[in-house]
Amino acid sequence: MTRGLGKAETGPAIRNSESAMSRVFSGIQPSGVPTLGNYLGAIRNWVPLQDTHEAIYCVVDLHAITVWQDPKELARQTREMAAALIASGLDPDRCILFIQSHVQAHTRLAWIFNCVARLGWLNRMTQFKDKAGKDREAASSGLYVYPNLMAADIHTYHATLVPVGEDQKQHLELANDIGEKFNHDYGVDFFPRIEPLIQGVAARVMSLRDGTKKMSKSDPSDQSRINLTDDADAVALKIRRAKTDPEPLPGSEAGLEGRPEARNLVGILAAVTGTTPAEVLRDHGGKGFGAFKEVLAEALVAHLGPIQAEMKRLLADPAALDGLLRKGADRAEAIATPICEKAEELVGFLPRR
Ligand code: AQP
Repeated sequence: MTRGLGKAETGPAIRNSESAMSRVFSGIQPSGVPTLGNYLGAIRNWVPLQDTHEAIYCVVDLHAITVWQDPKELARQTREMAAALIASGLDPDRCILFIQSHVQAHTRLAWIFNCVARLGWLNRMTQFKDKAGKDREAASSGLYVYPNLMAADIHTYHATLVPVGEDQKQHLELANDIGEKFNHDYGVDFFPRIEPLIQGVAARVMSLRDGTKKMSKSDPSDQSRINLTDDADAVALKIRRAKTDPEPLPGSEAGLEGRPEARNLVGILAAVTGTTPAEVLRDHGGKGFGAFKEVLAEALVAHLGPIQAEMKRLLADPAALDGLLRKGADRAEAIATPICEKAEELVGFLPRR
């Protein structure tokens, strides 16, 4: 095996941008308004990593078009998502924040990975099955190879840590399979292993209409989710209408067994108040859902208010926002392109120059 084609030998551009801190990568689709699920399961956990790691975050518009997106809406949602990320605490000076389609290395490496990943691996991906639904024949081929693009997103930065919600764990395992197969096929030690980072008491926030289904920005029912842009009245109404069961809240977590909607609401309150489900139940056990939902709505409004105000401010100046994202893309490109070009060379592509 030809070893030694790892990070240290992939060119000066990589070495210069390499810091002693390990590299974190994560992305989010601009496929709708960011939800409380995206926020608690992902975005919020990205913030502290800016200070402990070299953090690279990306609005993944290439992923979003694996299902139909109205072009005008996609453009609007892409800016809105970027504003939501900054408003939630991502600082373009402390992390690299950009739009996926602005850095070509993602699609170039994804094509190579399309030729590395096996059909059998992709056939096992539950997200494809969920999103394609019953009519799989009508799903886009992009949706099918979505995990290959995700693997390229991460590997083109030699990132080793990926903070995601629990729903993305299977895709990360596939990204490791792809990296390993590439290394094996070309006799190199080029792509490092990736570790998922799944954090927080609300790693998986569930739909307000069905506690067994995850909260999703593309769920056809707006009542199923809290959008980061929902005003106080909308939040209160959605929480009031959230599905529950007739029993009062239990006094301990054991009592949440078989009660997915109750578990979900308790988890959300714990997450936004910085406590644990056990503490929430200690304080609210025995209460009916009417009273509990009022407490929850109030806590959510207090938590989301400052984020919404900052989003509004950022979106009022789209040129400034676009400028920040362009700078982010330049910084991302400086890391991604040399790694992608090295992969192309390993495959046997002739260099352009
Ligand atoms: N309900 C959730 N609970 C916890 N984490 C979640 N994430 C998504 N939904 C929940 C996490 O958010 C990050 C970004 O996800 P994405 O936008 O790239 O894609 P997704 O997982 O498919 O999210 P959605 O909201 O369900 O989008 P659509 O409806 O477009 O498919 C990921 O880290 C994910 O784990």
